[in-house]
Amino acid sequence: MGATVTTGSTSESTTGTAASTAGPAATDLTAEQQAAFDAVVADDGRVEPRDAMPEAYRRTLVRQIAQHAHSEIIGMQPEGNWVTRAPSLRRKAILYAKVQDEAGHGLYLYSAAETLGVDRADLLDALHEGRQKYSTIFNYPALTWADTMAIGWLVDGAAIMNQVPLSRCSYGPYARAMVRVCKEESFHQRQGFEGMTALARGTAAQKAMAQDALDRFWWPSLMMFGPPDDASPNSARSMAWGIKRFSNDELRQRFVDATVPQAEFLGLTVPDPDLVLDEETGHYRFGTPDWDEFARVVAGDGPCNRQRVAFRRQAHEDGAWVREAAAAHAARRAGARTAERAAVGDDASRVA
Ligand code: BYC
Repeated sequence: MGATVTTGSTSESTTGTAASTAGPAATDLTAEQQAAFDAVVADDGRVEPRDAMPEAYRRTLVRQIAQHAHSEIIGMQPEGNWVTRAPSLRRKAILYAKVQDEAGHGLYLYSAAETLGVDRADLLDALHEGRQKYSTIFNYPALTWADTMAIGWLVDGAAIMNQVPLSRCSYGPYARAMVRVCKEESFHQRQGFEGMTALARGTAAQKAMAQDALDRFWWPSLMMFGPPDDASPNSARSMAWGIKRFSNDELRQRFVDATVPQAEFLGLTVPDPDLVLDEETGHYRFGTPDWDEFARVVAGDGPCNRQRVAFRRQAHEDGAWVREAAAAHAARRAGARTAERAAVGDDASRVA
């Protein structure tokens, strides 16, 4: 029997091999198991793959970790698009490394999802068929080199704000994956900010390009944190389970508070007429993101949704021979190991 891949309002059964061998059964917990699970969560401990966990907890994690993994690999596209057009060899080498890091993040995350009894091939099918989401931010185009730097500064900056708390998530494999991801995201954010600094201190045309990138990426970056708390159906439960440690609005506020001074340092203007520092609280008050636009992009109607998924599907098809070769190699090695073990067994019986 396959495990279940949740897609929010709908769910599909998967038939992956990992599904039949890993993770707890899709049944309600006994009172004893539930008490053990509750105690781990209450003690701020870590739930591990072999521990009994409520089915809804497992599904929530599969949904979030899969979306997160998909975001990492789809997120390679806007920036990958600029590797061949980077303005110098140094910039190109850095960007190349960053885009490769994103692929690595996808791999850690698909592995973390597999510990919950799903198969990454099924998750990729769900992405390619539009049954699972990825972050809205990657449906906006990187039109200029400054956009690539703004993605590093703002998008990776937002990602760190969201993901550092996830390294304390109650599910062990997800939390551990986040530790390394955050270290790398931190480097990504720094390279984006350094690149924006070079543009902001450059010619008038370069500074204008930096401002234009900020104008277009500011609001979509705020949307990365998800809908407002009063319209976030998953937050309360995910926070009670220790998956999310802060609400969407709390993290959005932290991001604004951290990023506005950086924009000021760059001499750039945040495109929000309502932005003002509240001297009493020390927090910035800011305008409302266009949540209708967010809903449209989530629903598949962003500027690049179709292009991103079509490109991903093509890349997946083009990579089929690599997966086949890797599987054949793994099968041959497994065969060799079996033969070796059999030979050792023969020798042992002759000695006996
Ligand atoms: N885009 O109840 P809510 C990166 C969906 S990649 C699309 O608040 P939740 C990088 C949400 O899924 C970093 N959909 O949900 C890579 C839910 O729909 P379903 C990506 C969104 O899960 C390459 C519905 O709206 N980071 O850094 O409690 C290059 C209601 O929302 C979005 C992660 O994935 C969105 N922005 O909270 C550069 C972080 N927001 O599933 C950089 C991990 C919400 O019920 N994920 N939705 O149908 C999370 O922390 C949480 O899932 C979220 C949403 C805060 C995003």
